This record gives sequence, C-alpha cells and structure tokens, in this order.
Amino acid sequence: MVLVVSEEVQEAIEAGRPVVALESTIIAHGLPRPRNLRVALELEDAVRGEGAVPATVAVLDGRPLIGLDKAQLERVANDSGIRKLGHRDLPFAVAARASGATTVSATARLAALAGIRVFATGGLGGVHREWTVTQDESADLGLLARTGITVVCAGVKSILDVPATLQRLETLGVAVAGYGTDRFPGFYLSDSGHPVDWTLNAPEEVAEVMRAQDALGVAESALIVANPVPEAEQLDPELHARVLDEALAACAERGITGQAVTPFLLDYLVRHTDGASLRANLAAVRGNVRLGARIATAWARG
Ligand code: PSU
Ligand code: MN
Repeated sequence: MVLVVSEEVQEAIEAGRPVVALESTIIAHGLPRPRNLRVALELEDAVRGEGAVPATVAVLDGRPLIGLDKAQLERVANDSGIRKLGHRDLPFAVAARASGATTVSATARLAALAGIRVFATGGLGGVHREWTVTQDESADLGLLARTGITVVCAGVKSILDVPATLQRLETLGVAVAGYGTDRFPGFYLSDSGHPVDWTLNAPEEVAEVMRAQDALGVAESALIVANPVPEAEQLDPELHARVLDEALAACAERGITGQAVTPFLLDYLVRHTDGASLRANLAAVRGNVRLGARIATAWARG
C-alpha cells in the first residue's frame, strides 16, 4: 500500500495502544504563521500527555504520511506553496508527487485506512450559508457518511449554515452526540443555538457507542463527538456575530469561492477580532485533542 505509517504509530496500532489522528489543514491553512507550528507541536504533546500516540496526517512529495516527524511538521507549517487536499484530491497529489495538507475528509479517509479509529480536530466543514446559490457543501460530510471513524470536534465551523449542516448529517445518517451537553457546539461558541438528540458524558460512554456501532455492523459511518469550547474561553457572541457578517460580505465582494472560502473567513475573523477568534479556536482544538486521546484510551481498553 502507498500509505507511509511512522514507526511509532505503526507499533501503537499493532499493539492496540491508543492513537489519535490529527489533521494538517488547520496547521497549513487554518492558523497564522509562525504560531501554527507551535500549535501543531503542542497538540501532539497534548495527545502524549494523555498517554496516547498522535498521528498527524499530510501528503509530502506524493507520500501519504500517517505520523509526521518534526521536519515534516515544519514543512507543513512553513511551506507557503502547500496545497489543501480533500479526499478527492489524494490520487492527484500521489500521482503528481505533490505536497498538501489534509482536510477532515482526507485525514479521516487516510487514518481509517491505517486502522486508526479516533480523530480530533477543530470544527468540521459543512453546508455554507447561501448554499441555495453556490451549492457549497464541504466534502467532509459525505466522506464521514462513508467512513468508520470517531471524530472529536467543536461542532462545525460557525461560518457555516449550522442548522442546514445538522439536517444534512441527519439525512446522511451520521451519528452526532454532544459531549457533556444537549446543545450542538458552535465552534468559536459553546452553543450554536441548536439541540442534539444524544448526550455522552465520559470517554467510556463514547467507546461503548463505538462498540455498539461495530456490533450492529454500522461502523462504516462516522460518530461525531461534539465537544464545546468552555464558556469562559468562547468568543464573545456579539463580536462573533458582527465580525462574521463583515467577513461573509468581504468574501462575497472579493468573489472568493471553492477551497479558498474557509481559510479566508477564518483569517478574516482572526484579524478583525484582535486574535480573540484565534484564542477560542485554539481552546476548542486543545480540548478536542485531549478528549480524543481519552476516548482512544477507553477504546483501546475495550
Ligand atoms: N477546523 C479548524 N480549522 C480549519 C479546519 C477545521 O479549526 O482550518 C479545516 C478542516 O480541515 C476542514 C476544512 O476539513 O477546514 C473545511 O474546508 P472546506 O470548507 O473547504 O471543505
Ligand atoms: Mn467548500
């Protein structure tokens, strides 16, 4: 197989020890340089701190890597030419020996291929506002409907149409649970304003659902564990609403489309909230990565 799994990750998988997949688009295209490299290293440390092995995923020189060393992480963080790869882009990148950061969809696909069951990220992609005009819906959703992986996230990015995204997840049959809450989190915000049907309160409870997915033969679609950013660390909801409106207007005005939309909006929010959106984003990702490690541990204990 074309996958290149690092020795540390391969050993952990074979020994049944906990492993957490991490994506690289958030590093390359979701966070400002040079902070992004520090965050990437910090997230890996957070996974290790909980006793699990981090497996950051990216494609370098056409090789899909599961588990990056420091030099490889540095390339992902610092190479301004690095592409953004959704799962449909993977064959092109491999054939062209290209390098790219993997989105949720590409990371989930590659991690599942490597036999990794738990993946932690910031916020999922989803249905964009103005979907009726642009039909812009992240490939994350369709891929998660076809991939058996548990994804810990702070909901979907609040730049999206959240209720439409929740509806789409329901239609696609993707399992969604709130972690310690009956509200769907709002990425930068603890509460998106929308409810979820199921609440899980401990890593063992999540692992129990994963085992039930296997027992029922329905583990070919994902389990989304939606973990809210702590209220004390969320972005001020009023500031969020105001700047997001501006960001969406700026995006439309400049005619930005396709893969560039999400990075543009995230960057706009960072610059126009004095970094407050970045702090909330980082708090959310940190919490998700730690929870992912605890879920992977409960799962490995199985
Ligand atoms: N979460 C973050 N920052 C990000 C992303 C998620 O905190 O940058 C990335 C993920 O890789 C996700 C992608 O898959 O944004 C969605 O992009 P699009 O809307 O173009 O599918
Ligand atoms: Mn899109």
